[in-house]
Formats: sequence, structure tokens, C-alpha cells
Amino acid sequence: MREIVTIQVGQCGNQIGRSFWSRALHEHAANSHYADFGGGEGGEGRTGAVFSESMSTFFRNVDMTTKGEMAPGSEIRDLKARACLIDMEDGVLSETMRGPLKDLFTSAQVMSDVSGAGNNWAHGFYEYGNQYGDQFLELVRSQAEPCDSLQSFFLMHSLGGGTGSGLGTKLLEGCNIRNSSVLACGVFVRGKGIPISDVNSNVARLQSELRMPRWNREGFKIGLCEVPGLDHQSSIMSLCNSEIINSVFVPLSERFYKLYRRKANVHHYTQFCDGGIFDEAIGNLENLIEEYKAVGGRGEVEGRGGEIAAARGRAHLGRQRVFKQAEGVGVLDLGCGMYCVIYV
Ligand SMILES: Nc1nc2c(ncn2[C@@H]2O[C@H](COP(=O)(O)OP(=O)(O)OP(=O)(O)O)[C@@H](O)[C@H]2O)c(=O)[nH]1
Ligand SMILES: [Mg+2]
Repeated sequence: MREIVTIQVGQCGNQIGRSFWSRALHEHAANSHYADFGGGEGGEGRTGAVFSESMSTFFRNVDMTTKGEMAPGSEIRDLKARACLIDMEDGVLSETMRGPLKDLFTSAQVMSDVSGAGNNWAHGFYEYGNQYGDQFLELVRSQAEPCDSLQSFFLMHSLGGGTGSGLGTKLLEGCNIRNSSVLACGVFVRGKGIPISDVNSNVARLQSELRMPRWNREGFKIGLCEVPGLDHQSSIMSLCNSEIINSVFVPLSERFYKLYRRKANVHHYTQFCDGGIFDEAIGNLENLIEEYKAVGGRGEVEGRGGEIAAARGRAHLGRQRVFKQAEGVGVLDLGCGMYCVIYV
């Protein structure tokens, strides 16, 4: 088994989390397999849904009478999400725990406070980070320990807000997943009967159009999932760690300087921490901007064109056009310098 533990932090993280779990349940329900699990008087004739290997990535199957975990292949009893729900305001979490998904989580998976971090990163990072750091590690441990072969954490949080951004950053340190610095690309394809040869040839075409660093020409990861999403026959998602993110970082640093020159809002932060964090933070951001520029500009990259070919609608899967010319290209921050480009 290869499990993923989901960590959702703050209002945004938990609201997106709700949509994620609801969709995951619907998708698994639509693709369920059934088997005879016996249990009738003659020891047969009771058909139940099977807890599959793929379900075990995101869910545990628990027998609530014995509290025992049931392995893939067993009948679905009580599904519990492999998740940690964290918010420093309790409104959204209480809604989740009263709403249609309530049976998916136990109260032991929830960590909350009442007042929130008031959109203040420093409040989330320092105050709540210090206060809840140990409890958080304990919570993650409780979700990680039942895993057979934990493959990753999936962190959902907003960049704004105080809890998602501040406490979310603190939690990233706890998970120690800041380990990626290469420019790389992942392509994840879903749909029935898509031949891997088609995917490979289109990735090769995409590769030739991308500027990739010399030291990572083969930096592509391909995922192929036979099960289509609920609303599409086929779909594709690309995860890119790309220099294009400077178009987000550069305006961010400019906006920062406009406010910082007047010391606007600084006092909200210095009640929790030393003012030096501003210089450190903008220094880190500038370094990051320079590093991305250097990778793009110092001849360290090869290949044609400077844009992501996918966003230009060039790639095709068989005859089907799967990368759309994107009115709706979204960029999602995954932390660790990784950004997810979503095509909608
Ligand atoms: N896409 C999306 N964005 C959201 C959602 N909820 C909040 N946001 C965005 O998240 C940012 C605010 O962060 P929140 O997640 O509300 O804040 P928080 O993490 O709860 O932190 P505090 O409330 O300050 O303690 C704003 O940019 C919102 O637009 C949501 O459900 N979906
Ligand atoms: Mg909040």
C-alpha cells in the first residue's frame, strides 16, 4: 500500500479539503467493486463493496466494533480519511464535523482554537506555531503510524490568512518536506484505455519545446491512471516547477516594498516577533527570484521557447486535444518551491 496523509490548515485549506473528500468519495463510489462477503445464515449471500487498494491511499477501513483496521480486499465498514484537520478558528471545522462528511473524521483528527490568526502570518507562525507544534506532530504521527508505506503528505492551505499561511509554514518545517530545488515537470493523465506510448510520445514532444536545465533534461514524471474523473472521460494535470513563477514573486516583492517603506502594518507583526523577519523574508524572496532568473538566463537551460508549451495548447494525446489554451490556468502553491499549474 502507498498511503497519503492529507493536512488541511485554515479556512481555505479546510473548505478545499471538504470538496476534495466529497469528490474522492463520489469517485470511489462510482468505481466500486462488489463481492460476496458471506455472513448470511448459510454463510453466503451478503454482497458488499470492496475496500480496494486504491481507496487505501486516502482512506482507512475501520471495524468500529473492534476498532481494528481492515486491509484492502475487505468489505467496506467505516471509512476514515487519512487526514489532519487544523484551524485556529473553529467555525469551518465545526461545520465539517456536523455536515455530510462528519463520519469520515474522528475528533482526534481535529486540532482547533477559537480566535484565529486575523490574517496575520506572524500570529500563525510564531504564536500558534509554538503553542501547537508538539500537538501537531502528535496528530501527524497518529495518521502516519497506521500506514504501511507512507508516500507523501498533501498540504492544503491559502497563501493569505494567518493560520493557513503562518501555521502552514510552521507545519511544513515539521514535515521536513522542503527538499526540492530542481526544475521539473510532472504530467498526470486520467482516463480509460490511454496507451502509455501516446503519453510518452507527447511528453517527448513537450520536452523538446520546454527549456529544461542541462542537468535535468529528463526531469519528467508521468502518472497514468485508468480511472477517469467523474465529469470527464479524460483529463490531465501538469505540475511544473518553473521560472514562470517569477511573474508572481516579482510583483509580490514590489507590493511588499511599497508598504514596508511606510512601515505599514508592521506593528501587527512585531507584537509577536522581531522586526528583522521582514528583512529576512524579503531577502529570501529576492534570492529565490534571482535563482529562478539565473536558471532561466545564464545558459543553464536548453530547448526551444521560454513558455510552458502546455499552456499554449500544443500537446495532444492521440487525436484528442487535452491541453487547452487556457483562459483558466491556475497556479497553486505547493510549498517547497513547487507550484501546481491547473488547467480548467
Ligand atoms: N479558493 C478558495 N480560497 C479561499 C477559500 N476560503 C478562503 N480563501 C482565501 O484564503 C485567503 C484567506 O485565508 P483563510 O484561509 O481564510 O485564512 P486562515 O488560514 O483561516 O487564517 P486566519 O483566519 O487569518 O486565522 C483569502 O485570499 C481567501 O480568498 C476557499 O474556500 N477557496
Ligand atoms: Mg480563518
